Order: sequence, then C-alpha cells, then structure tokens
Amino acid sequence: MTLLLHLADFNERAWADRFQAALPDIRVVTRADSYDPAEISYIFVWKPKPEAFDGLSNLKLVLSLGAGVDALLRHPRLPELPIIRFMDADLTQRMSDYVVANVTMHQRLFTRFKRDQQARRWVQLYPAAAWHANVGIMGLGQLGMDAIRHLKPFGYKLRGWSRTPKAVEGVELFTGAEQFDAFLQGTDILVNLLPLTAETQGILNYETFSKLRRDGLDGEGPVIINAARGGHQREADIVRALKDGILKAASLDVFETEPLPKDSPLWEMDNAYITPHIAAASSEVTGVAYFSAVIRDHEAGKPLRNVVDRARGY
Ligand code: NDP
Ligand code: OXD
Repeated sequence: MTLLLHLADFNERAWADRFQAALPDIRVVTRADSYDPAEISYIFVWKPKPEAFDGLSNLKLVLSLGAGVDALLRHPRLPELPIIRFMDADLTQRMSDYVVANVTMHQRLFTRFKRDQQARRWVQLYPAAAWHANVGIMGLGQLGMDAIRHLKPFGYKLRGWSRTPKAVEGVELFTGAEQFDAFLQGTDILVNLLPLTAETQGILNYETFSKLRRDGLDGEGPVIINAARGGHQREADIVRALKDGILKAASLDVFETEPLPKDSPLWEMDNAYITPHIAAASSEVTGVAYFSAVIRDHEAGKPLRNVVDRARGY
C-alpha cells in the first residue's frame, strides 16, 4: 500500500518524511521517487497536474490539502472516488484570527486613523460601539460558524447567509438566493467564507456592494472581507466601488489571478488591504496528523470525515 504526494508549490519531501514517520506501515512516495502507479492506494494533492491521476488503477481515496476543492473538482481526469478535504482546528482558528483582525480594524476605523497619522491630522472621530456594527457572514460551514463564535464576544450584531436553513443563537439568519438581498441590506461588514461553486462565482460584484447598508459604521460606506476564493470577486467592480465610495474599504486575501499581477490597480489603493492568500494556511504538522488518521480509519473500515459532495460542489 502506497501514499503518493502530489503537492505543487509545497515541499513534498518534508511532508513525505513526516507522513512516513506517522505511517510506518505504508510506503510514502513523492513525484520525484520511482514507483509503480498501480501500487498507489492514496494520493494527497494540491494543484494536481493534468496527468496526476493517470495509471492509478488501485486508488482508494483522493486527499485534498486544500479545504476548498473548487480547482480539484475541475480537474479533467479526476477519478470517481471519495475526496476528503482538509479541515482542522488549526486552520479554522487561523481563519477566525484573520476575520476578527479585519473586522475590528474596520469597525474601529484604524484605516481612517492611519491616514490621519500620515497627514499629521488630529481628528477626534469616535468609532461606534461594536453593537452598532452589523457583520454579515456569507457561508456558515466550518469556517463561517467558527468566525461567528469568535466574533460574538466582541458584541457585533451578527447575521449569516447559507444555502440551507440554520439556527444559531444570537445570529440573524438568511437562506438562499431569495433572502440574499435582505441579508445584504442590513450588513455593514460583509465577510465571504463561501466555497467557490457555479452559484457563488462572481458573487462579490458591484450590484452586491450597492445593496449593502450605507448608514452604518461611520457613515462612510460598507466594507468587504474576502478570505474564500478569488473567483468569488469581480476585481474590476471592487476597484470601481472603492473609487466611487460604494465601498469604503476591502480586505482581500484571494484574487482572480494569484499571485496578484503587478499591474493590478488594487496594489495602489489605500482602501484595499491585501494579503497573499495566507488567511489560513494548512500546517504540515496538523495536516499529516489529520490525513494519517483518515488513512488509518479508512483501512480500519471506519467512516470517512469531511467527504466532498460533488453534486453540491463543496
Ligand atoms: P463548508 O463547506 O464547511 O461551508 C460552506 C458554507 O457555504 C455552508 O454553510 C454552505 O451552506 C454555504 N454555501 C454554499 N453554497 C452556497 C450558496 N449557493 N448560497 C449560500 N450559501 C452557500 O466550507 P468551509 O467553511 O470549510 O470553507 C469555505 C471556503 O473557504 C472553502 O471552500 C475555501 O474556498 C475557503 N478557504 C480559504 C482559505 C484561505 O486561506 N484563504 C483557507 C481555507 C478555506 P449550507 O450550510 O447550507 O450547505
Ligand atoms: C484552502 C486554501 O482551501 O488554502 O485550504 O485556500
């Protein structure tokens, strides 16, 4: 039984050594090693190349280093086998850290005070208390629910939007396309934690921004925070909205093209807060622990966790 690592942009050798220590009874190989494709039972992938699955006739599971599987699901030769996506407490906590940091930064007007500091300007503008700020979370899955849990103690007015109905104490909830506008109309700070699917592609567009609440925060307009996928956002619309004031600011961790091209106007906009897709990295230590447990459980006939639903697309 062999585990193959196919991780573009990662140190495959380091991950392989760690997997080998965790799974001494299994052979662990990288793309650089020699192996017979028919010996591979498990493949662990990030950005798999077109030939990644060729010849893997005895594959049992596809293990995704990404918590988001949109790109993997578009792979032209993806086998019809269960896909297990990564999800653990470390990654979830990191995402909630990112969300809390950006929500509080915008609500406390740190962005405005930084500009005043640069201009040596003393303007006593008092940020409204957290309970006057409506934070709307798009996507109430593993990450959205954890972000809510972390934002709650600060006192924000929380609202959430998902595909199917939910009940979360102290959170105003909205479901499906028919309640999307109502969700937006009461939102000052819009946080995107949706998976990228045919339905959610391009959802962060000018029309969406125009529907957000305008008289909340300091009255300078709403804010968006996108930590999910670049495919959710129309960057030309973000640039336009940041320029004409439909949006006050945008915190963006993901982009239509990554790395963000050097000529993107977003780089120079002082109301755009750009990070290079680092909101919630997958840790080698917890990643190996998680997927080793998945393999051991599967070999022992135990149920699989975090199986991707291909029909839903996440
Ligand atoms: P989950 O699959 O656990 O949750 C997805 C949520 O989105 C669910 O609540 C789901 O609704 C909702 N949803 C899906 N489609 C729609 C729709 N059409 N309309 C309304 N709601 C919808 O995902 P996670 O929370 O684990 O992760 C979310 C995304 O975050 C990932 O797909 C990935 O792209 C991104 N990510 C980004 C990282 C980064 O570093 N920037 C790191 C990790 C993940 P329902 O509950 O009804 O099914
Ligand atoms: C992920 C990511 O999906 O890092 O895990 O974006």
